[in-house]
Amino acid sequence: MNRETMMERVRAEMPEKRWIHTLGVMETAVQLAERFGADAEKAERAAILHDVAKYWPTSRMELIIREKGLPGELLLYDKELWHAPVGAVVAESDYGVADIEVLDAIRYHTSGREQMTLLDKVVCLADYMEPGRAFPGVERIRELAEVSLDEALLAGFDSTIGFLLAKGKRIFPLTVAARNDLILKIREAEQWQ
Ligand code: DGI
Ligand code: FE
Ligand code: FE
Repeated sequence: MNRETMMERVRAEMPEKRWIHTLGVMETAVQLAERFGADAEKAERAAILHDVAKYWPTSRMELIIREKGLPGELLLYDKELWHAPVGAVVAESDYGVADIEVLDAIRYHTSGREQMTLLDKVVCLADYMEPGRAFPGVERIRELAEVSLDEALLAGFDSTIGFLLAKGKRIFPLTVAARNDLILKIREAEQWQ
């Protein structure tokens, strides 16, 4: 599917404010891809589709989780997590995306995962820091992103985990794994300096 058709179809799936967020994630993902050496076209494609299922009714997402063999564990955690793996299924089936790197960047854009790929990181970080985002700490994430993809993303996960802790919510294991892994990678990189 060409870029324009894809954009029009995704736009129709969401309110205008979420579409504006999507445009911000596209722009930021391309910038970050160029800065850190990821594939900018793949980053943009993943960004277009990353929140495609965000406004689907939970019953529709739950059906996809059950029928497409997505991890059933998701159903025991915050529903906010569901649109990412569901979005990857929709990107493949309804938008003809076959590239596993793009699909995984969509799938893990909320939770993160251990051993995140460069593309996973770029899309996840772009989602945190696109120009429309305004939450405590976002400026620091943008500053860190000038120099370190891993440090900026770690600050993003720290912010989300802090938010979840403050609300007394459960934390999805992949988010903890993603954060632990980033800390290890950052420490290893420091040892070589
Ligand atoms: O879809 P967006 O709003 O653009 O951003 P997102 O896909 O990163 O969704 C973030 C929401 O998911 C945020 O409000 C926190 C919520 N959430 C709930 N449980 C978890 C979680 N996020 C992560 N990373 N890990 C969780 O366990
Ligand atoms: Fe999202
Ligand atoms: Fe998003």
